[in-house]
Amino acid sequence: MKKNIYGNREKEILAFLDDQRKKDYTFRSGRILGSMCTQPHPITKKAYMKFLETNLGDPELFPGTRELELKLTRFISSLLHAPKESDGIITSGGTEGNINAIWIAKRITGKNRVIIPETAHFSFQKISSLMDVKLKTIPLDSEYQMDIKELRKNIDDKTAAVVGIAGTTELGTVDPIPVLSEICSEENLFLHIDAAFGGFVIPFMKQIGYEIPDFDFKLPGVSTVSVDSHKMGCSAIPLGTLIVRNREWLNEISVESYCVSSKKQAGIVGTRTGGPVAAAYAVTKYLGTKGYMKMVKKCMDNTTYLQKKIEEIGLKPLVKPTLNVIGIKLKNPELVQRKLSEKKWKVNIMERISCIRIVLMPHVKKTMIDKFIPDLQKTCEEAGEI
Ligand code: 0PR
Repeated sequence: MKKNIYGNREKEILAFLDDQRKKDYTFRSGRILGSMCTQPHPITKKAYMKFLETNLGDPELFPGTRELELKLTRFISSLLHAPKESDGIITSGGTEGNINAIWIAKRITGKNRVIIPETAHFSFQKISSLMDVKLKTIPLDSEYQMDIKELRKNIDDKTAAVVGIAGTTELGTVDPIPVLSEICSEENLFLHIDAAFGGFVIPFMKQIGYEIPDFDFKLPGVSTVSVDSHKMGCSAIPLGTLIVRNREWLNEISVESYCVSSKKQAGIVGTRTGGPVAAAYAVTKYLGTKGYMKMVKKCMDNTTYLQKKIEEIGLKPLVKPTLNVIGIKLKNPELVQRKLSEKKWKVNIMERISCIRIVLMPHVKKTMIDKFIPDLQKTCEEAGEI
């Protein structure tokens, strides 16, 4: 190995990085139970590394990478039953997907009021602050879905968009999107679906045979759908895709990009890596529909299993899980989370609904659930929850 005469030796730097990494939790350990991300599929690492120097902000230099981006967008479009006139834009994830969608809605309607359900992700607060958007928050019905009556009452002539969630952050619930689609078609309103989590779950659940309503472009009122490969797509961070029903809409969020090879550049970011695009493309090709179906089936089976186990120890999910997310209702979720963390189990607190959240991602195996349950039981007994 060539000696470095300037800074530290490579060996020392890498050893330091290894030490830092040892402080982190890993998905492989099976102890991360509340995350919506997972251990990226092994092929993603190989794919990502090949594209480390690529920059999709200057596509003429990297036409091969650009082709991969188009292929990935095409895969996501067909997953979501997008029409011929549709197009897509790669994003860094659900936050950027939501930002781009609302940016489009604002531009094409010239309005700035956005209707969201109470369960909407906090990225909408960022949107409100960044983009001078006024949020109107709609309460939930008894199923923890957006209350349709309340929605109807709150639509007015300043409304730029309605947002429905397919796989909410807190509970994995899905809003009544077929009804939202009907209302938005009737009222000629822009409808954005945040499927950051559910976009890689619901299509495969349907194919396995779960009865779950449509949430995508099959519904004529749906304008945009955002989906994350770095959540249930099992790819490396950062990778999301926003699909728009009408490709012209991307012009609304494009500017002339005179100093790079493309004439126009859409979206927020400029220089951006092709690594995660190659990774996400590789994993979709490797797993294919059948692979994702198998993975989703396991996650759903584990969800049912965990639900049964928590009920056996006297705890309750706040709602019957729709997707592979369980919110466990507690009096003091913070205390339980702290005590579980002392036992090296990582769950997330959903403060608003007084729950701890467990997401049955592909790295959460049944053997780990069996190890977790006795610790959860003991913790909840100590905390006076059961
Ligand atoms: N939309 C929904 C429905 C989401 O659940 C999330 C993130 C986003 C948008 C934003 O996505 P990005 O974070 O990719 O921009 N939901 C998770 C959450 O906040 C993200 C997460 C992921 C949290 C991994 C923890 C974790 O370890 O809970």
